[in-house]
Amino acid sequence: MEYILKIVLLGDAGVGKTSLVYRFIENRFSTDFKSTLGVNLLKRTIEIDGNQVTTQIWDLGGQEAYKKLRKLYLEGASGALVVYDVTSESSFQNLNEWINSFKETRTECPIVLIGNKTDLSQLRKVTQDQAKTYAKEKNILDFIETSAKTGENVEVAFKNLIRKAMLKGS
Ligand code: G3D
Ligand code: MG
Repeated sequence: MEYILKIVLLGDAGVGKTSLVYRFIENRFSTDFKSTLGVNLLKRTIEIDGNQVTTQIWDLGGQEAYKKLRKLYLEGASGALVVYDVTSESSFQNLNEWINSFKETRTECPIVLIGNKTDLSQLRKVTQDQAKTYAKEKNILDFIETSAKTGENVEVAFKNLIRKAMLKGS
């Protein structure tokens, strides 16, 4: 079967959304891309369980605070990667807003919660246990910690979400 899925990245500015997408698409980490305005659209076709899956990845390019953009951004999304930065308490506190607005618009669509920047272990502010407890409260079954810098768990996180979204869409 062939699938076309729209995946959105949500979370505060600076948590590493663009870096994660870049890592997933190009398998690279770049420190010198500049966040552009509006929305970035990227595509990657992968094979999952014998299916050809075209993922269209929507990344908010520096317009996280622009609420008017959000409806268009979320429309038709099959799933979301909701990202916080493990070194930023506030990015963790703000998850509620991102998750609620996704759930409002895309009821029943899968969410994978991502704690990014695990390579900065000395600066960590949010523990795994805190995040696990939070995910449970929010009924989110998938929580994973990543580093866009080292690439740790990035592929796993995307594929997890894509698998769930495929099931939902079929
Ligand atoms: P955003 O798209 O969510 O706004 P970006 O976030 O991908 O633009 O990343 C914001 C900053 O965090 C960037 O640094 C980027 O290099 C850095 N970053 C992203 N992911 C990681 C990670 O896993 N580990 C580390 N150590 N840094 C990360 P600058 O300095 O360009 O602002
Ligand atoms: Mg960005």
